[in-house]
Amino acid sequence: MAQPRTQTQEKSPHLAILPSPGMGHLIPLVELAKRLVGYHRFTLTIVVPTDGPPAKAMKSVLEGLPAAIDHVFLPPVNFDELPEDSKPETLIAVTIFRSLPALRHALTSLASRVSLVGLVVDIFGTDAFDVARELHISSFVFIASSAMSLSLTLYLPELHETTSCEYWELTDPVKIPGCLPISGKELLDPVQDRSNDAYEWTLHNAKRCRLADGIMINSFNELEPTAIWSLQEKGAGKLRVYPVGPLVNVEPSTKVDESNCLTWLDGQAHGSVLFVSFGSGGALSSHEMYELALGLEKSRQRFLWAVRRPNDKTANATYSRVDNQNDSPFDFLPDGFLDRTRDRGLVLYSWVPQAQILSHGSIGGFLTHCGWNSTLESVVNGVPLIAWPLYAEQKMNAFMLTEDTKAALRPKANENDIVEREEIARVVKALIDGEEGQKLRNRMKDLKKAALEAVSEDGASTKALAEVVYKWKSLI
Ligand code: UPG
Repeated sequence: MAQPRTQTQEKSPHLAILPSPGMGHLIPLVELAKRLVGYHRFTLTIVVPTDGPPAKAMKSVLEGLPAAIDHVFLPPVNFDELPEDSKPETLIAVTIFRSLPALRHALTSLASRVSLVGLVVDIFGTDAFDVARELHISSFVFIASSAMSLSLTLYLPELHETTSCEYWELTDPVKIPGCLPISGKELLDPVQDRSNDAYEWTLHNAKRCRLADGIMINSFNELEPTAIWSLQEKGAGKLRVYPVGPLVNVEPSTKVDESNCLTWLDGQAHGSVLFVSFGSGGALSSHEMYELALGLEKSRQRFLWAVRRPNDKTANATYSRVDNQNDSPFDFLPDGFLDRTRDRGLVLYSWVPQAQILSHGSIGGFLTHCGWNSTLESVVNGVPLIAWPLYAEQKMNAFMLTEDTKAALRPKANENDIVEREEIARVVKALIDGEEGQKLRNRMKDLKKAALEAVSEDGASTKALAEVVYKWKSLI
């Protein structure tokens, strides 16, 4: 729990941050918190809703934060009565909704001790605006994904009203303002079945998003120029949109690299290794896993693979239980694969220091599920991508990175939606060792430069964040 503050601390503006469950939401909000504490002298409390004991990776992130960033876990909510096949978006939204009484209690207590000026939530947390209003503090949304994703969020209520079929059935591409027209099949997962609760929750949060005092996005002008321009000029109406990104972890890790993967990378040639990871919760099917392993082998390129047990039912199998892989590792890989690739591949079955891996000079490419944090971590390190989207808004990110940004290759799946080993080997070789890869690398180098400029002292994203800070400080 937050301790009583000293007199000097009491004068600092204090913010509460409400991350929805999942490392992909916590990590960028923690990066935002670090900037606010470091440059802007805020104090902060991260109020964490839970549905069970917090994952080890989550505790490790929260416990390593500077003293000015406190955290408190809300009591776990129970949703045993929900259908077993409830989508993650439903579970996340219900967790937030059922945590509102505990959030109200935590914020009321906080407001009696510190100068609480605002609440920051992510896209799943808009129900918490009511609590903020009761306490007369401001509410901001932090979009942990792309500007394209925010554009769809703001456009969804209109799309909902004007479309009667499922979006995947549309023959014409969907025209999200400021974005390249995209097939309805590539829109985010929870909108693919309009009769599912996950759709209702997504629409609910999309509508309530407009009640915020402002929206920050973890993106920057050069990465998504037209989407950001459109959001700022007209897409959001009176609502101000602040591109404050890329907010990613760039500090060298102080933790021991238990997996020794950084040492292994030290021994590899510059730009020679493909990093393979599907984020905190992504899982391939057994068939996909098999083809990927054999494709990596066939490519004869070096690789570092943070592997997760396959799951034949869902692509987000470990989403809220990222470190509970207690079973016996590697029995799901093709027979003899580890032995045959030992001289050029390292396979790990644990949480890996991804931000440090991507900043290592030996990394030449990243095969990713296109989670937005992974994407930004790759951009700030100038690492080109192979896009292998699995769930959530990842197909939209993959589409944007391939067709618009031109920083990624996307392997083609066969008629059964499986990417075969030959295709995997082809794109891996093309990325690490081919002309196509070199073009993407050059593009990523430009984006890296623009990203570093955006968050430099005079950069556009730094200034956008300063504007938000100014609003908060004027509320003391
Ligand atoms: N990470 C590690 N080690 C691991 C695995 C992941 O450090 O072994 C970190 C990684 O560096 C990144 C984060 O975990 O910072 C993962 O974030 P992201 O790449 O965004 O993936 P998800 O965890 O899948 O993120 C969820 C959604 C994704 C969305 C994102 C932000 O799945 O689609 O873009 O949240 O909203």
